[in-house]
Amino acid sequence: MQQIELVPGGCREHAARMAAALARLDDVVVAAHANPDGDAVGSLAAAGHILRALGRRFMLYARPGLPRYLDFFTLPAPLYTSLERPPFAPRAALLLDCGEPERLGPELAALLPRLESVNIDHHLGGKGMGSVDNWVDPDAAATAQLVGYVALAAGLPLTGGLAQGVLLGLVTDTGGFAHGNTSAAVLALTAHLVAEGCDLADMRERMDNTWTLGHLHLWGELMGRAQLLEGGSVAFCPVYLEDFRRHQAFKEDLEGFVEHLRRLRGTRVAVLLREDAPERCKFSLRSFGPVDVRAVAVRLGGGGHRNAAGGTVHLSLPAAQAALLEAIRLEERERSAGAEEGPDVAKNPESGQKSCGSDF
Ligand SMILES: [Mn+2]
Repeated sequence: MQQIELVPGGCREHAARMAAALARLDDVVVAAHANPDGDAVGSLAAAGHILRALGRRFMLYARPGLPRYLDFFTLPAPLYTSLERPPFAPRAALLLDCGEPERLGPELAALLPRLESVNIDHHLGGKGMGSVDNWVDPDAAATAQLVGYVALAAGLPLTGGLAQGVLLGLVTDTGGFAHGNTSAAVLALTAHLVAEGCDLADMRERMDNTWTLGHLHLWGELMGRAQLLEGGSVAFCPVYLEDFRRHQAFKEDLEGFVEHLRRLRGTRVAVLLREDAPERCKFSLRSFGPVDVRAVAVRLGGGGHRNAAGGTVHLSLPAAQAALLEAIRLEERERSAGAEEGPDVAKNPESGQKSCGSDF
């Protein structure tokens, strides 16, 4: 297959435009959202390889660094977690898998107005914060998928570290090719990566089998604590600050836990609520099909995708729980009212299953 044929028709023009835009940037900070997930890290890596192939000077930036389960992953350049001593004075930024400057962290958000920037992202509601150009495609399963298309449009072969970056993003943001965003285009791109030498099983082995005993014990305790609320339609689990200390576990050890809450039969919305400070909680929401948890998250100042969303609220854990349940009730009420009135996304389960990331 001609490589460019891997890029869906609707993406070709964008990919070519992005490839041209990247070739014009130099002294580039390549950045992804803070607390980067697999797609953020994979996109960062793949983009670094593209810029190197284009002969551009770049640095990689993400706060506060790689999560431990991605320790194994080789980046094309050192990862900076601060902009205090950059290897060069940045003149441009390539912003990946991130829809708002705030999610880049305050340091880069403050610098951004002085940089030429390009934004490649797949978050719904992303405004496109690039000053030079933007490609925001909420139908893409992963930002790394789009970065892969940019590489192909630039005439670069998807091999080596570039291919590994694209694969990492695809594997993580599709939940191992299980979420509704696992399109034919995703599978075609993945088949190409595997044909070019990527080892899917090896990547899963290195990423998945990295737990500490504390991580396992934390999950055991949380599994025992999970509840069904709202007549069984909401699966809920709170996580307290002291849980991490007691089990010598880390916040990132919660990655994937909310997916297990969604496994409960009859659940429409899964809610993981993590206490980060006495008056600050992070929430992660999951749903399936037409149930729009992004709309719930937006009510509380968060965001994300239709089936995977989240945010932070400045409330105590019990108050945050009450606010979340109220937002879910309001959203369900509005959705059922909307469904009676006329066609909307609730009647089109296909559109409801498009996007599902893991960074919420
Ligand atoms: Mn993503």
